[in-house]
Amino acid sequence: MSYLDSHRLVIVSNRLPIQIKKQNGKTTIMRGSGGLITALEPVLRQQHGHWIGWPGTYESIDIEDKLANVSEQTGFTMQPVHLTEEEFQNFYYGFSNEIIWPLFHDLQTRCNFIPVYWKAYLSVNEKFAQTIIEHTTENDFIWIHDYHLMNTATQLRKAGLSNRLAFFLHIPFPSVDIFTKLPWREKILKDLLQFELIGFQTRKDKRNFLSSVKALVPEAKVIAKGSIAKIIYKTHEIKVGNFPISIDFKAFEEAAKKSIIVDEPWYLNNTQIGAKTILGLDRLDYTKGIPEKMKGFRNALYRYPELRKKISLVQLVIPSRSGVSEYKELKAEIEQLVSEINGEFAEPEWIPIHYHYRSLDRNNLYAFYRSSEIALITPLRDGMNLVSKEYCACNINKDGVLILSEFAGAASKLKYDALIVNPYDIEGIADTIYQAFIMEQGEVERRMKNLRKKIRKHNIYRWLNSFIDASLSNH
Ligand code: ADQ
Repeated sequence: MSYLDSHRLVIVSNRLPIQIKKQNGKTTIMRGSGGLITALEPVLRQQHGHWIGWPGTYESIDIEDKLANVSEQTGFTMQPVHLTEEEFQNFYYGFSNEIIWPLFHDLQTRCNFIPVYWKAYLSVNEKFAQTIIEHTTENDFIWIHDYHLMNTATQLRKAGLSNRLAFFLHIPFPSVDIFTKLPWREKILKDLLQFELIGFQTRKDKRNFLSSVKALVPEAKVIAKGSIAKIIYKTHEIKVGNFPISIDFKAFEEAAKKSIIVDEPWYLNNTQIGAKTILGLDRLDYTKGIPEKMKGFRNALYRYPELRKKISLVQLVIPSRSGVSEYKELKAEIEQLVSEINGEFAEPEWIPIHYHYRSLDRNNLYAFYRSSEIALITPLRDGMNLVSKEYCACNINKDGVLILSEFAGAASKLKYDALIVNPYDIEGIADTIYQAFIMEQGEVERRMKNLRKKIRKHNIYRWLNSFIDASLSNH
């Protein structure tokens, strides 16, 4: 019998895994998007757990009832944390996304270290803590996720909660030199040290965190032996590990096999006869390296003219944080590049870049994954990057090549069989596109087989179990 058979799993994250849409006075609840949801939804469904988070609306009327109604479909229950618009602005857009997000992705020049944001971060974390206290029992395994909620354990302990508390960071943890720029650096570290287990995506993230603790919290004792490190802070013991997140491999593979996907009358097959497809799929974000990828693609068309009419980039961009001006500027930059490249190279029967800016239907997503000959994934920095794993899981014919940035967490395990690129190296991206294009079928198949084997084995359920085991063990 596993621990979770007798303990309810409670996930806490900034957002519940839903989107609330209002049309003609009617409210509908839809699935949310993003890596955290893709990874955690199957886990919580399997465990019939509970999810606490902001529901995506400032209106609190009836939301509890509406969420209770969708619980039957989701397989888990949900508890909203109500926030005002001002709180959300300063906590989410402010502290989380104008400070922590760029800093932790090594892009410190994009940070706005505004003190009001910090105050909002603390008060919203307190609100989350309050909701957790009201809606959990001592038998629950409470697992808090991501950079929005690093202060919650401090608040929970202050309120006297004694449950075991675990935390997982989905984004990278920066090197000590970068982390030290944060005006609230010691405070954040000490907040994290209130958890019993802290999980990171990669060994490098874990190492960076331990170095920051050593440098900034000298009273903490760091014992970095074995796969799980230990920190003694005051009378408290904290375990620190790396747990590379993954996907429900089988679910993606099965979805890609469905006849609706095979039969999808996909427009590219009709319009692009004979041309190979390079797939790019990213949330709109400056960390994802979308302009760099397009410049690499343009460079490939310049330097390898034999690729013209033989290859097209299908770039799908999922809208994200659309209220923020930086993201609007990024969108404009991408669209400018699409139009320049298409203007320069397009011919009557061939368009170099097919660009979509919208949230994609799941069946369409599987069809793109399954039928694209190359996936081009070039984040400047990424905690893991699930798109790279989903592409391989859906590539059931083993005829696809994965090109992956060396700065994605996923590269640490997939680097042996993916083609690895430095996203800042435009000519390097171009050369790698060419290498993928001319790769012998036997090599394509061998590499994809290995990638699929690795992801099948290191799937999301293994990730869950290794995290829970680490939390319970007495290393
Ligand atoms: P993200 O930055 O969101 O995740 P990523 O891991 O690539 O990045 O996940 C994107 C997810 O969105 C994929 O699972 C994809 O299937 C999903 N998606 C795409 N289009 C969709 C649509 N139309 N509707 C719904 N979902 C859609 C963050 C970190 C990553 C880390 C993950 C998980 O930034 O580095 O891998 O969390 O820890």
